[in-house]
Amino acid sequence: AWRKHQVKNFEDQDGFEREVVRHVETTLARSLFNCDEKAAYAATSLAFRDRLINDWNKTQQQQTYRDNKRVYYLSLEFLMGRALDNAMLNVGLKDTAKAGLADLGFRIEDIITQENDAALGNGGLGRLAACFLDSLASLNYPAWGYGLRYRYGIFKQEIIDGYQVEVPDYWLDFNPWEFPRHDVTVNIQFFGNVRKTTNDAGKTVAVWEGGEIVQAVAYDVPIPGYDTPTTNNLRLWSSKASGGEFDFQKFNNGDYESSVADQQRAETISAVLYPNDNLERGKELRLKQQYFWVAASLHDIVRRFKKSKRPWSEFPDQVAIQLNDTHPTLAVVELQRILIDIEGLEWDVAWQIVTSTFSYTNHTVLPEALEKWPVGLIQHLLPRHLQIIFDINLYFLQLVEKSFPDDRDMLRRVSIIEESQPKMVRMAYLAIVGSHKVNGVAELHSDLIKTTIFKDFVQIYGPDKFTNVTNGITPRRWLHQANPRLSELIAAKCGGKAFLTDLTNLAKLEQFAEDKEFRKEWAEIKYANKVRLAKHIKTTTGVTVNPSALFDIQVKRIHEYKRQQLNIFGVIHRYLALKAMPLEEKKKQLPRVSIFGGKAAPGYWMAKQIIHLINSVGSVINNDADIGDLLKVIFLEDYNVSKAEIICPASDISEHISTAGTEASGTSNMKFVLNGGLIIGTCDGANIEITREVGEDNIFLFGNLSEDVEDLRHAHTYGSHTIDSDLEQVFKEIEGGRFGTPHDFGAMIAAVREHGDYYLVSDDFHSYIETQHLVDEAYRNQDEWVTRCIKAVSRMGFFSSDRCMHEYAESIWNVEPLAPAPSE
Ligand code: 26W
Repeated sequence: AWRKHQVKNFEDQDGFEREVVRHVETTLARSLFNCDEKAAYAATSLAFRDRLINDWNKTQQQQTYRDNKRVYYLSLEFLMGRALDNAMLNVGLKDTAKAGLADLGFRIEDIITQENDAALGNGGLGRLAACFLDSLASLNYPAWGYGLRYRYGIFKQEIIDGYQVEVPDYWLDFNPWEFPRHDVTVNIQFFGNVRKTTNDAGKTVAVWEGGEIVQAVAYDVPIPGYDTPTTNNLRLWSSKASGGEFDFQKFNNGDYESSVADQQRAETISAVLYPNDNLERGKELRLKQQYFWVAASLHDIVRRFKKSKRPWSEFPDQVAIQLNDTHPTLAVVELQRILIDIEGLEWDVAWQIVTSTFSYTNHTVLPEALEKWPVGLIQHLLPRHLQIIFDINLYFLQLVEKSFPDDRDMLRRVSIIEESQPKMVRMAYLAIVGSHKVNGVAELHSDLIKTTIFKDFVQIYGPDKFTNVTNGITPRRWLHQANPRLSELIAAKCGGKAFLTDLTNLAKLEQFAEDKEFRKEWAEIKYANKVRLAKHIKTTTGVTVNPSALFDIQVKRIHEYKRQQLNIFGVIHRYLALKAMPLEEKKKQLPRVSIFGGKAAPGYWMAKQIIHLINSVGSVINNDADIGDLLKVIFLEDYNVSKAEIICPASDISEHISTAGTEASGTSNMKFVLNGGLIIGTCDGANIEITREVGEDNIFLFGNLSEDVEDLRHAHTYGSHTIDSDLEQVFKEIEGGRFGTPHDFGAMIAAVREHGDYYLVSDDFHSYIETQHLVDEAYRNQDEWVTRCIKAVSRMGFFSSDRCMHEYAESIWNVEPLAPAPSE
């Protein structure tokens, strides 16, 4: 029999309070009389952390003892959000803590919100990694995450005079969820040169020597499973100078300053998360980050494997390594280097091990996001790795040449080395060649990579190397934690909390979709969630919004391909229509609140212009007395995981309106539907599968299809390009200065009118506006609307990240769950 999380430190309210008081008085050295909310947060977290430690140790011991195959998830981003609420719910003691905190004079919500978000990611890719960790632990898979311990996470966004301003996110001032492992360190080498020499056996071997050493120090974060004692590990590496605190040689020589400078230079490696999303910039420090993290992680994995004294041939039976996008691709090269240069294996034997170990997930088809590194930069930073990359490429091209002897251009196209000026290493190609499986993240996306960017590789390796695993989200955080009342209502109708561990149980809801009483309770919860968001809007923006209005939400990174500009042009169109209406007709209109949120990469000028336009439009419309509650436009500052937990439960409609073929999957689409909101979206990414599951009646699709995008773009460039007349009207108003200095928005308009409208804003505008009218009409019939929402939720079982992890485990990793040790 499996135990629940082990009860050692406390098991009831009294025990919890005792632990909190003990931490306040001893760990924090404060008296209960000056225990503020920050201190109460600290003490509560420490109490729960202590509780997790037993399970964590047990899990690790059990995994070591059983020595089954493990999964290592390498991701440069883990967008974890807050840990305390999640820990309380997964351990199953939130109610106990709530009562205990109340007894000590605190409201649990005030304590939970003291925590800084762990925002070690940009967006979709990083949050997916966090959902996967939650699912892996909850399903008892032996799995570790490996990442970087950034001192600064994604920047905080402030909106000043309608413009985005970036503020550093110093989140580590107090972090009870990490355990520094000063004894777990790895020395990482950079620069230097390679010498060929002959070893005792007369074999030529490469020796990488010289250069500089930076030390990687492990910080471990416990990942508690839901309703199981399994507690996995997330290991984040922090960089420091290898000489320890100071280089004492220099110090003693009186060179104090340069000793400190060395220290700081080393620490720079893990200092800051790169804030680009879907844009590759080729910065040397980023490559250093990648190698630092990959080398430390592989060293750790190899060290663990070697303890088992198994032959190298068994490495792929013990280890599966998932590359989260191409960011960790150097791991392929590093493992090959370890095996041939350090362990002395033959190239072919080593390469067989490498390719059986790795698999690669692609998350984007945008050409500007595909990683390429200049050959010269790799040569300088990692001279031995460049040689190995050339050899990998040589053997690969020989194989291609054998199968396609007449196709010279094929060799040029698939070469890992792009013969450009300067020469570049194509990381995606290296990842494919070094892996046994490559997957996309939604059906359309997985088809697209096979027919476009990786087409030649399907020819070379056959179609079976390529597969699809449609993304998912953890229902623990994104339903149970974010929307406790809805979770409770579902539990009451679906046979208890089973849906939280098997989301297909939601199907049982469907029978209540027309139930009057149930609909009423459902609608009340949605309303309460909108009230909660309305309060947040009031305190953060000062704008009063009516919770009875239709809440239309688009929150995600700001990017032209995600088309926030289409949304805001649509809002302007609505505003102009309202302004032109006679009073009688205006009175009949449905009030709507258009809510935006999301960060722009600091160097992405056009994305920043979009933010500025949204804010400018908001300040005009929100202050227009003719309009009142009929239309409000809100930009929510600093969208992040903890804000998403308030936002996702509060939508009536959310927007997922990328140009068809550009959004690999999307995951917030799933979060919004799971919380009882409908979607307006394009036929893109996971929207397509969401439609298949929930049914066409329960989603609002519009716009051109991905197979037509290329022709439309061609026509824009070579044919005559006429802009939609309603959109022209919108442009004219912007240019007339209705929303502030028109000059500011000239480039956004020119992108559509003059520069080929690459993202098809004009092509999709009419269809978008019409579909928004359909939304209005549908919303008027509240009973039917709520029925649609209930049906949609009941059909969302497929989109659990638990299902994803089972699919990866079976079709890519070949790993099995490990039952936790029986309780004593
Ligand atoms: C090198 C710069 C860079 C940084 C991040 C390039 C690419 C990325 C990520 C791959 C971008 C990203 O987050 N992609 C998103 O991944 C999600 C999880 O699979 C998908 O749901 C989103 O559609 C996809 O945009």
